[in-house]
Amino acid sequence: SSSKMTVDLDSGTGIAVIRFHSPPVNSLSLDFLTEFASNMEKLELDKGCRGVVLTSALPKIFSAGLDITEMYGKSPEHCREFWKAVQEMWLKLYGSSMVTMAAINGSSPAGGCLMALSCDYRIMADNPRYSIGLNETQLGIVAPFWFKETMVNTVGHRVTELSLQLGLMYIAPDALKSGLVDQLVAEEMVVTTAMETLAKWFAVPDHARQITKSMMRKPTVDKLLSSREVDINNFVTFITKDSIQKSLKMYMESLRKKKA
Ligand code: CO8
Repeated sequence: SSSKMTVDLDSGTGIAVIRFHSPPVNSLSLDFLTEFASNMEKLELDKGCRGVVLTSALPKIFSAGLDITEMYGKSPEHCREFWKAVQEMWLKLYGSSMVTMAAINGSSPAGGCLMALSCDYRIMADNPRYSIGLNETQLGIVAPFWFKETMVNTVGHRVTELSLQLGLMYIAPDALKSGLVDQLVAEEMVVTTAMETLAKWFAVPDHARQITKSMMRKPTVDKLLSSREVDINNFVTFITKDSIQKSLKMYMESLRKKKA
């Protein structure tokens, strides 16, 4: 399968920019997730890379989240493999010792929001047509504990509870107010602002920042590491239920109808 993203590492600045390019909506397919984890692993091992910017090469969309077609009508074995790749993506990103910035230049529902929340800092295009949030309940599915904790660790318990129960999507100005993103800038400035912000983060001694980051995030990471199999089993049992498959089907049809 062809590449779903480009990686540009500038050895002068120590910044890598990963640009998602998986039309039409940068959905997180098994191929996408595998390629992403592999890129993160390479950059993590590269002494010349200190920071990563995640952004989209497609107009209007950062990422549509998990690829629903990987969860609909698939065998339990496929669902296992897919979920393991989702876990791997998150472990590599949330646990990265590099400084990570989400340059959110489009909508970012569900798994797309998780990716952004897993970075150290979020800069979003100041465009009220773009929204971000963990909307899982709207699809009749449930965000797992590590999605939930990633959000709690960013915006606190109350905002997370409201957002998750209602499956709220926040338009850019509201995402800023709720703390889901840290900064709004003009669309064409999103990536350059992320790079400028990285330069500021680089001024902090790496070892001190890395230990601090780990102190903040390790409890959540360790919780998944010690329960990966249980988490996979939970996902497979849940997603392969007839009622859940029916919900996913209805949701996919509603996406199509919206267009017709
Ligand atoms: N997966 C697969 N295909 C998708 C997805 C997706 N997540 N999102 C959109 N598509 C498809 C559409 O069906 C459409 O296909 P087609 O052209 O064949 O009809 C095509 O991509 C283009 O979509 P739109 O016409 O809707 O494009 P727009 O530019 O109008 O809108 C959006 C883009 C805003 C991204 C919109 O497509 C959207 O809202 N998509 C749904 C996003 C979503 O709800 N994702 C949730 C996925 S679930 C998840 O990430 C976490 C699950 C946690 C696990 C739960 C444990 C049980």
